[in-house]
Amino acid sequence: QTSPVTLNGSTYNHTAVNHFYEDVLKGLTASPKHLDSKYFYDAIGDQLFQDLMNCEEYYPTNCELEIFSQKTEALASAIIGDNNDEFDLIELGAGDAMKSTYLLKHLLDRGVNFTYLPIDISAHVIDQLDVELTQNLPGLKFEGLNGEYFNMLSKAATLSNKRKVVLFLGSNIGNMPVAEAESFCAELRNHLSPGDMVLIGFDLKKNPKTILAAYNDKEGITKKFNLNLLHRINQELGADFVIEQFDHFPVYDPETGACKSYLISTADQMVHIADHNQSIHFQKDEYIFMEISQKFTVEQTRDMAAKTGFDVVNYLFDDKNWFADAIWKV
Ligand code: AVI
Repeated sequence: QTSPVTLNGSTYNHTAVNHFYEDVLKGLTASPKHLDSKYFYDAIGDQLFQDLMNCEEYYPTNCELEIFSQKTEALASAIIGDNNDEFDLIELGAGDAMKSTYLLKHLLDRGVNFTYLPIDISAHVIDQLDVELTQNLPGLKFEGLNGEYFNMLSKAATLSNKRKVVLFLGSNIGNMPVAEAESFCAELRNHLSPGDMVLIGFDLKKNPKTILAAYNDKEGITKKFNLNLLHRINQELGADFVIEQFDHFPVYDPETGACKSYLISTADQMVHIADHNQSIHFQKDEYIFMEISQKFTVEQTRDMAAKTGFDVVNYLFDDKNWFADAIWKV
């Protein structure tokens, strides 16, 4: 999920070029202080996210995996056109494509004519997929696209004029504030044409304790995942964050569906960013806003579709109804 990038590989870099230092400085000199969660995903962050996905409390990955592995036929039927037309299956932030591989295999077994075009900001991820998928899925037509989402979507449009089906899985959309998620969908819509589809994974509102536990696991992996960004700033920008003097504080608001993570400064302290000759003051108990993981009602996601120019085709859920894969059409 490169700088941001791969999680299970999935990718969390929905924005443009990374200006790591500029973004860090801007965030830490703002009031209130904030950092961008897209920077969580360096090599250590990728590994921590892998660990998170395997931990007991973090449910979203398993829920969506259940949909892709158990409801593959329904997923496939929703995206296959009425006239069995050939299409391009594009995945934003493909990562290791673990979930989508179920769909790819099913489509191939069904003799469906399609090309898989994973987009990822990490060239390594694309190369890896090329090797693995062409080996494990004989007959798969594969065109890897290394770059940013919307640049690569534009490129995909120049490669073929076939119908497009765009996957955006893993509730990555939840890592944007709702207004930003809406502009993301609107921009996605602008890159598509009538008949094209998107399949978006949304984590749903559920028992607040279940949600909070997923972002406050007992082993402390989420804590490490957040603190790793301070490590990264130390490593890459020559800063001197004393990591032990920051505490992880996740909150979930059942009213808004916003799950937010903060790091709290446990001391009055100065942090220096040596490479750029900058000093930043933290008051005791001052917070840094780190990440939003928005949870939705199905109704909210339907409104989002309508507002951003999509028609709802179908929704698929895991058995607990904790997660939804929405299939929308232009
Ligand atoms: C990648 N993204 C959907 C994860 C989430 O659930 O918001 C990132 C994450 N943050 C803490 N745990 C997992």
